[in-house]
Amino acid sequence: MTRRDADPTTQGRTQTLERTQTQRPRLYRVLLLNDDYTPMEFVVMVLERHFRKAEQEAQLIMLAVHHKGQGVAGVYTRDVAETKVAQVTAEARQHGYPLRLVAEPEAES
Ligand code: TYC
Repeated sequence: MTRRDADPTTQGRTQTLERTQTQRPRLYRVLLLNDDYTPMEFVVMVLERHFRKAEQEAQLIMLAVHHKGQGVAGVYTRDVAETKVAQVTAEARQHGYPLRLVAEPEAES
């Protein structure tokens, strides 16, 4: 962080201000959206392979999405979240499935 110092002894030169708090990157939720055509097994496989879920948890997340319309597959920094959305969407399309995912920022803490 820099600012022009009003102190006349530093003659308006740019001063460096120290900040002791470490900045944490904003995190993004990757949401899985329900649809009527993507097979349940494909969604479970996606959760296991791309979001590192154990089979039981993957099943629970998939069923929650199936019943509620959407659910959180994982939480990542922006780049990772957007890459997962792109990779999984591409894989679904290769199989002819309409599966949709979106990345959305978490509320700031
Ligand atoms: N509703 C789908 C079916 O009945 C299964 C499904 C679950 C699809 C989760 C997408 O994100 C999803 N085959």
